[in-house]
Amino acid sequence: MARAISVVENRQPEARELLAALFPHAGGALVVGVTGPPGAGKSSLVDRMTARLRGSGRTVGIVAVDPTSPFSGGAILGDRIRMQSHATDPGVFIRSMATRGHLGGLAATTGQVLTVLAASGKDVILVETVGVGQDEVEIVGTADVSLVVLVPGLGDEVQALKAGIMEIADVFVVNKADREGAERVVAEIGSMLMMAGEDAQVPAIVQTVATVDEGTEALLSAIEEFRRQAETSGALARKRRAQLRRQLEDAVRQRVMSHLRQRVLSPAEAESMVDRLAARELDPFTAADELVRRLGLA
Ligand SMILES: Nc1nc2c(ncn2[C@@H]2O[C@H](COP(=O)(O)OP(=O)(O)OP(=O)(O)O)[C@@H](O)[C@H]2O)c(=O)[nH]1
Ligand SMILES: [Mg+2]
Repeated sequence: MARAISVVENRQPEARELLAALFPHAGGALVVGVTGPPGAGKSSLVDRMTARLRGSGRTVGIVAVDPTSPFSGGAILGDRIRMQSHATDPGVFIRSMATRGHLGGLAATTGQVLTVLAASGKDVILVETVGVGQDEVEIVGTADVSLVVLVPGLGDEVQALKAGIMEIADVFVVNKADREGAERVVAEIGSMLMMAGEDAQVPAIVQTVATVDEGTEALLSAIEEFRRQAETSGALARKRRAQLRRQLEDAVRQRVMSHLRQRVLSPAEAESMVDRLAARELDPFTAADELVRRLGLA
């Protein structure tokens, strides 16, 4: 498993064949995205949920995406330590993915790693990511169910509401409910949801204390209830179709770009083209037209 994921992550040549072989077997897992501000308790919650899922006989894959800079590698270590209790359980597979500043294409690679995990037969895959930027939103957007974890007392609840991650929440988790102000965060989310209108499925709000395993069962029930409703309404199928459409477009983009680089546009020519763009002698749209023509596509 670890080697297969490395092949995919490093975009090795055999990745394509591997993914093609695994794809037919990758449709069975429930992918749960877990996002929220740094230190909200995402890893602790993942750990608690994993324990319960294992208790009910379900196998679990865990992907922790760390979007931090190369200078703060602490989060990965933290994730590993907090999830150590599952490290020797063959029913759990844990993988950390560091973006190390290379955000571009992260979502695509994460999707491929999910394919490997799902094909291995994991029932549930938990994807943890810090909700700070567009890439993270995109990753969580590829999940079947997205949890947004908030905590009282940070004073950034409202900021998070604005950051765009609120729209992707299927279930809100107010963790660290042992701290003062949890009720207020719940109320804030509630009033925000009232403004959002009633056309979509209304997200549940669950309070948890991950450190003492409080609310974990309620959280898993909320996830299950969302899945059940989304399955009935067809929303889950639509979500998965949108995700497959994006995967297809990513794959086409990659193939066309690699074809372009290998057959049509040498690095030297690409550079001189960029020179002309910089000098404003050429525009990117006309240049793209020309390259598409040379690829034989127009
Ligand atoms: N009081 C309290 N502390 C908690 C709770 N859940 C987690 N913590 C603590 O909060 C700290 C951060 O927890 P993590 O689970 O590492 O949080 P995280 O969101 O995964 O952090 P990053 O991955 O670094 O963004 C740890 O010291 C936890 O013990 C909770 O419910 N109550
Ligand atoms: Mg974490």
